Amino acid sequence: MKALITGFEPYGKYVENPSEVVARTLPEVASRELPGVELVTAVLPVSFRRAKERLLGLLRDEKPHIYLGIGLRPGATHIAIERVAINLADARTPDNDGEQPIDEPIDPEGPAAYFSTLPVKSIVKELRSKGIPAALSNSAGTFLCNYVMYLGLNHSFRYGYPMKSGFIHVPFSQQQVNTVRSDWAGIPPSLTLDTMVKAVVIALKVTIERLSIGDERIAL
Ligand code: PCA
Repeated sequence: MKALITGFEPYGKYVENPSEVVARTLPEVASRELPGVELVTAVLPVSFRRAKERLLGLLRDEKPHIYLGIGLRPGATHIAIERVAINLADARTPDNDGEQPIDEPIDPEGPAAYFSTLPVKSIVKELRSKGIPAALSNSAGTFLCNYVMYLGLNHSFRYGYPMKSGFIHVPFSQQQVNTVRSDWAGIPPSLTLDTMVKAVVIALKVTIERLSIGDERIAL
């Protein structure tokens, strides 16, 4: 069983991206917590052009069974398990290369949207049962996070790769939260990096357990 996990580099006014730290920390924790899982991690550039190149290259070369993207959602209060990726790049701010697509389809021939193929509700339920604040989210936005989620799902649906794929948004980390205080009226919500890593490990565990079960009708 092979899983690809990506985080993102810092972008815009955020000098640190907790998703990058999570991607870098995960292999050590996963070697203990997820025995038998071959983990590939990468930190994607916050660039529409380069993130696509890098991600599609990784998906082609590594052929993972699971692809889980992680990104920062500034101001989030919890771990957000994304349910939908839409075929739209509409950037409110330029990416790290200065590119700012407006109203552009990600794949002009692709469907309007994909649902995550991860067991999203089971993941939320399990995270909550472990005391981690988590909720389903029905929009990953229209910037890089939605973009890589769509690209991952498009890769498996359009090109037939048998891969489960989805995305998780994390809030600011407690470790960085004082550096972003000035943007908010008070101190913005945050979680510790440890909690985020734990959440990703749980998401992977639940996905692996559910791969052969496929029971997703859970009321939250
Ligand atoms: N968050 C942004 C892009 C990179 C990141 O970590 C987003 O939510 O699209």
